[in-house]
Amino acid sequence: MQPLMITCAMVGAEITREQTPHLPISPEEIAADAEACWKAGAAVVHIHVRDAEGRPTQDPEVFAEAERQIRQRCDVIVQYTTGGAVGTPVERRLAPLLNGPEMATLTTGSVNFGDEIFENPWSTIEALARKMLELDVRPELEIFDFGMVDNALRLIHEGLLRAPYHFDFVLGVPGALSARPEHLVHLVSLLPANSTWQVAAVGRHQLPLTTMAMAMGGHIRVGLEDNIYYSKGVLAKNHELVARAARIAQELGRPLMTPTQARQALGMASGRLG
Ligand code: KMH
Ligand code: ZN
Repeated sequence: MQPLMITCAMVGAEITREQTPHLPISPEEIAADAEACWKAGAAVVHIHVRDAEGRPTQDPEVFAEAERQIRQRCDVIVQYTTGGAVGTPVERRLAPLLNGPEMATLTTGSVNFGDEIFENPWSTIEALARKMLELDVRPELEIFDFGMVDNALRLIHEGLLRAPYHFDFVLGVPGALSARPEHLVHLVSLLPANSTWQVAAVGRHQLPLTTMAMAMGGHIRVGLEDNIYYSKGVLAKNHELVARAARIAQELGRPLMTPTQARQALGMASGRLG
């Protein structure tokens, strides 16, 4: 079986400390948690950062500080969000890319997000894709619904993405595509050649859908951004969610990718570190 890449989405923009005491907020906390996730088997950490009050921010300096501290501890791939929080203007979403992260997210369409709208008109998608191409930042294509695959194909057609392409299917967001197994099978069938894919599913869907992805040969994302519970009523720590996924992977015969192997699979230039 092909090696498994585990990403941990540790922070997000929506979860608060009131909901879970295990949410890392400061750069120090994010770095310590990233190391714990890496030790548990994560090859990638997807990060959002927060200001001193715990509110989501796209301040490049806070990203830089979190990344610097992660780098001191381990070689995990640090993937920045460009989604930010619902309503963050595109200039703010773009700003941290100027730090030159190895990898960042790129959502390829608008979607309902509960009672809000995560807005990604074509001009936003294009601006983010162009900046990532220019700065050699590897995009992870965030797919919340079927039409977003079509927009990713348009980016490829317009020469705004470089192969291999990496897709993240985010299933079960209220207002977006539900976390049904048949949706995952159909999404995978739409992908162009030279693609890798992973599943991130929200809340109670995280465990079954990521297990399904592992059995299908795909990759996975776990973490508090998508799901704060280990089991019904029991709050999770990020590294516990990674460790559980690693145990399931072992039972399924899937060795874990190291960050170095993940860089290779994602088509990243090696030696960008430091
Ligand atoms: N917070 C969501 C509105 C991403 O990180 O790229 C968007 C999001 C996606 O979390
Ligand atoms: Zn995110």
